[in-house]
Amino acid sequence: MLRSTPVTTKLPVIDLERAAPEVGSPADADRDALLAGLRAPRAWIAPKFFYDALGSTLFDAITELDEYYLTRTERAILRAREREIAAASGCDGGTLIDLGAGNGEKAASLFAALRPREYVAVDISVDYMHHSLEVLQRRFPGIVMTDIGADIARPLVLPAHIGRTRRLFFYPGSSIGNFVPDQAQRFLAGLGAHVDDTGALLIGVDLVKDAATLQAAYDDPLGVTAAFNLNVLRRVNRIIGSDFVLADWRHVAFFDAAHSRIEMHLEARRAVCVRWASGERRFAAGERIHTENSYKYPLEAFAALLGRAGLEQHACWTDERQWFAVVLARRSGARRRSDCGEPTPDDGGAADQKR
Ligand code: AVJ
Repeated sequence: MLRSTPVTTKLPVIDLERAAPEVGSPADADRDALLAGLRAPRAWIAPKFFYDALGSTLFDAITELDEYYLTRTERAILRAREREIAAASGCDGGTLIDLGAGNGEKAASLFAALRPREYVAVDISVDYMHHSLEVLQRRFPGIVMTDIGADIARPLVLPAHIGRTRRLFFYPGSSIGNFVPDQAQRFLAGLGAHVDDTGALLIGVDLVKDAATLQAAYDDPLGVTAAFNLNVLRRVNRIIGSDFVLADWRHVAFFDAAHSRIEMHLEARRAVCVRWASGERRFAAGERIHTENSYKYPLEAFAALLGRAGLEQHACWTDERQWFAVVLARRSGARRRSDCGEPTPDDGGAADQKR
């Protein structure tokens, strides 16, 4: 970790904190999880396996799609509201903790407004993040930077040197939607345990809207999301040594209104048998592997979820179509609650194109 490095020095060295070793290596845990999912009557693969180097690149491509409104709508809200967000968070000069940081650019776009003393990036793609952070550290030499290689779905362990007051957890992109609501509640409660009354959470949430819009965002005509989904089979082949043939599988995505979630699956185009060292699995034609849930919340339902996690909505900003929300939460009773602010004057797409 480097404090206040002059820009003229050589590349700063950032502390890379890897997750504390668990019983059995993380690689074993990944293999076990994949095998359990493939053996289950309804086969599944956890969405965290999407993000190898190609998967991360394909996700970046998804965010450029006309149909995928989430990223640009959130970006427009953050840009338009950064001052209000900074003021409402009260975390000026504090510690910004970025969950699923990736290259850190989203958080960096808020540095000028939030003015953190310290920036902590947490991501499962350790090497990609670490490299990006070295670049970021040079651009912002006055901010103390630490990166932590960890799966954010696991209980977070922060190093002892991380500041304890005015912590702002940043969880953008509606990644909270990957959790089923019970898991989301536990996850949020876990974050709540890491903040005191001076801290806050800033969370991006995709909102419920018409099914056609939702579906198009996850089944684009260019086939980028299909490639993103299918790519997970290459990753699985590498991790467990299986022999999935990508051409045997089809991308399926639909909105399940009863659960208020997009489901993504891979569907067998024909009867196939997939083999790996310790076993095999037969799939009938049309049988599916569930690869992702992406929950869409009505605003009130998300506020209620925060409440069940011992948090409360302090402020909330949306676009004018109310497609996406950026929610600021605190521990219950920490400060006075406020309702949702005025919508952002521009919708995401329009606001984005002006820049
Ligand atoms: C990164 C989890 C927010 O659910 O919209 C995009 C992942 N999957 N297209 C989402 C995703 C298919 C994305 N999150």
